[in-house]
Amino acid sequence: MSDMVIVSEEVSEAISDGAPVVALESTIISHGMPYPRNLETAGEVEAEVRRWGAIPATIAIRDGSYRVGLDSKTLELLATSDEVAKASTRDLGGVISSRRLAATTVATTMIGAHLAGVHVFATGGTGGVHRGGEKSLDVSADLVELSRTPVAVVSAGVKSILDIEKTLEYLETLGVPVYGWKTSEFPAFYSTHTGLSVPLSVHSADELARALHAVWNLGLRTGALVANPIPKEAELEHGYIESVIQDAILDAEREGIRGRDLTPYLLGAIVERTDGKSLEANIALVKNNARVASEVATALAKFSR
Ligand code: PSU
Ligand code: MN
Repeated sequence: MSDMVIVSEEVSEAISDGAPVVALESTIISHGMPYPRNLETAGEVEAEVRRWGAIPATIAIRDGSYRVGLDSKTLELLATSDEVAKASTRDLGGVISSRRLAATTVATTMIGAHLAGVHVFATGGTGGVHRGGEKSLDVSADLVELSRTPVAVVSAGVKSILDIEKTLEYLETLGVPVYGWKTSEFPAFYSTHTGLSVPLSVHSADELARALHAVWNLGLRTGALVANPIPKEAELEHGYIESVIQDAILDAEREGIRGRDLTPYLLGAIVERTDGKSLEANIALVKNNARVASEVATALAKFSR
């Protein structure tokens, strides 16, 4: 396995010392944000993880291997090249055997983290059941991976480009625990409000670490979704962002955008239609997730000793 998963020296030392490590994804860099904010954000999020006492491990696929912990050259390539593949679970065979540079989604970042021995992962939002998913069957592989890879994913909920209620139903079906971080309401990425309640709220990193540990001690390989609301001061008004999202979805339908291209298309259209306001909100919430993930990784590390 060693040549399939190359872990940077810093990350590998932290893992063998039992120090807290936080995995970070790369699809958000290559396909989720425009240059140069994507590259700046990648650096700022890593710095935020360090500030809270953990080691960042950004994950991608390069030259036929998973890379866990990226150098600045690879980060820059991921941020600037338009030849970066978006690799979800079903794409792994192809991108590894063809040695393509590929950004990892939440699903494949979870796999890379787990292979390296990292248990906590911070992102912006995860994939889910798309609106109309009951007909199109467009359901992100992120949800399936959450059910079979033991990594806790800290996100700001899911955007309402998805059907949030169906996403929660599907997670329940798959047996994926959803924890509200200091909230009883499941958040909607750009705003804290959905009116949907979380199955369980947790109020401290220790409490969450105990719950994660309990499931993994039973021998289950289930991951977890930790829903951390966007900070109040960065939140966008619910009605405003909702109408932007609906327009973006109509554009996608008109242009016939489907499948793996749909999420990146919608993310780009929303940034454009909000004059970058959604981008700033996105950056604020990712950093906030990096902080919570660092706290959780620290609590888990204490717990495992
Ligand atoms: N949602 C966001 N920002 C993102 C993504 C989702 O708010 O950057 C990315 C993540 O990498 C996620 C992927 O894993 O999109 C989901 O894509 P799909 O819906 O094609 O599974
Ligand atoms: Mn899809």
